[in-house]
Amino acid sequence: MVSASAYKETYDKQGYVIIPGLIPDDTLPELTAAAERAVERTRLGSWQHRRTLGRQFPPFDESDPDSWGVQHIMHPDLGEPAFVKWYTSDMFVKAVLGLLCCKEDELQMELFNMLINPTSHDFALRWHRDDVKETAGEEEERDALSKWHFGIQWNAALFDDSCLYLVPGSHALPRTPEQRSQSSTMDPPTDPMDMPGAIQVTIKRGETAFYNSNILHCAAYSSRSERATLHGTMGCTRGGSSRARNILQHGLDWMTDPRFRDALDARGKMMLDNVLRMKAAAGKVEYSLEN
Ligand SMILES: O=C(O)CCC(=O)C(=O)O
Ligand SMILES: [Fe+2]
Repeated sequence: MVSASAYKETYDKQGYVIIPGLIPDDTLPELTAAAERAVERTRLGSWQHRRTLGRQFPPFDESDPDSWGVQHIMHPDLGEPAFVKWYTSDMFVKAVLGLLCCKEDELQMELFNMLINPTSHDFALRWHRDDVKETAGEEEERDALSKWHFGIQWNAALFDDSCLYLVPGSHALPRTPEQRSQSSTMDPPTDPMDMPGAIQVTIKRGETAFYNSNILHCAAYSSRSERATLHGTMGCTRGGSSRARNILQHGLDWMTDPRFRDALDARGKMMLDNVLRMKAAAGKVEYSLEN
């Protein structure tokens, strides 16, 4: 068995690490069933918090009926408590705390969405860092990356998933001129493997890929291959407002609904209170990236 410190070492060095077994065997069917119901509602139009096909980043709109993501899967209106139960579970939170170097009472609830395959046609995201604009110069990039230690993102696959590409180590380094030239337009690549240093990440059902969301990454979505991947983030309150733009741009007003808080356990309530404090302190929210 790989030790927690070995996972942390890989995560720090490569900017990502894949950990098996964080969705217990008896939880996998329950999460998959909840995911299938949420996907169906999204495709039928009865769940409107979604990532619209054709739009890479927030804000998402109604410009296409097809979707590549289900947003806010812990929302009480979705009525799927399995998602929040797993998000706040002992085993999963322990793994996050180990990678994030955060104390439990500093843990901040953030995003929990699901990434799904589109059905009408294939789609792709351009090479990007989630919270650094493609126009950032070398110094600006270095500065942004050096401050991005207070949160973690993950893809937990409910079906085998090979959609994500990334450049290992690029969470800590500004882009080379060639990497910059391949990540400076709004267009997704014709072949993600053309990016110097790129790898394709394969996440098996039940595995979780944790990554620094400012690692250089992109994704390609096939309409023919089923995807339902839990896509979330958690933060550490020591980051202050550093994550506010990246997180709040997705629209977290629904988290103030008392029905949501009332259904959480003590840890969940503490995590929620932490993010609501950040939200209350944040002014007007901007978007991290251009569509
Ligand atoms: O589809 C993925 O795995 C990556 C999604 C992504 O990069 C994003 O939402 O910014
Ligand atoms: Fe991204």
